[in-house]
Amino acid sequence: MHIFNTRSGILVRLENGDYLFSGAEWNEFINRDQLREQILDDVTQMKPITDADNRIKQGLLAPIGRQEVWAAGVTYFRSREARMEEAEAAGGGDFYDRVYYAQRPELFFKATPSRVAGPGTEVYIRHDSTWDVPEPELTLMISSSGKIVGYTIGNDMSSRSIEGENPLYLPQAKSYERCAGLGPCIYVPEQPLSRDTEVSIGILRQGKTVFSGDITLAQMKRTPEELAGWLFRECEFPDGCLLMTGTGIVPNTDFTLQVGDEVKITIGNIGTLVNIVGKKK
Ligand code: DO4
Ligand code: MG
Repeated sequence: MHIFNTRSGILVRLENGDYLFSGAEWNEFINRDQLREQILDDVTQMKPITDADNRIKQGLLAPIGRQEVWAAGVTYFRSREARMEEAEAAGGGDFYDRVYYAQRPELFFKATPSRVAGPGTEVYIRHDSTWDVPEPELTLMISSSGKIVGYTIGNDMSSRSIEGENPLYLPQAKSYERCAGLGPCIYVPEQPLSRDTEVSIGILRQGKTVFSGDITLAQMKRTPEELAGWLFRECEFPDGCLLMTGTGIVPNTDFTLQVGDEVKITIGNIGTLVNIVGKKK
């Protein structure tokens, strides 16, 4: 089951057809522990629509309402390695090694809904940054009771020059206008995503691939449930929340994003999230 947030309403794609919940409100719709079962029940009373592709193509929004976006860090060995390297000169490398092995994960606040970029729109790099990367991340939709009810694709845009200068600059490296891409939908499978689900990324510059990479969720050091559990320890989320689970793909040190680059992230059956790199106007 794929749930799309569109300008004409909430669109649910099932194997047997597409259904439009035109009057539904996103926050109430998505924040339900029995999301899949309740939607399957609702559609028995509905007629499928025939113009779903058009509605998705022309009016697709980020799958978010009032939810906060949080992120986990250093959940893959590759992220630990890349961060240790970038922070070495500043003497901060050791922190990344310690957090990778620690019981408590790194969790940080990533974005308010207004700082999130929807599919096909611009994600930004900062004017005061010289080294920027996208981070392709499995992103959890978690209900207000702490249950993982679905998945989407997240792009945790990051300034490596700012983060590498001093780990205390992390909030500035991570949170700014259009710092997060999310979409294209919330995927609600019958069973939790399997660990062999692939995450892949391609970065295109003037139509040519300048970076690509892939990894599977099996390389993630922590489980989605573990990360959600830590986040919900001392925080309440009345509308549920979105949690990015960290990147396992980091380009080599000589790569930085440029304005105009196209970033394409695909995760298993969720779909593909495409964003264009821009800068704050
Ligand atoms: O500690 C810095 C951020 C880590 C991160 O965003 C990641 O590993 O994905
Ligand atoms: Mg990240």
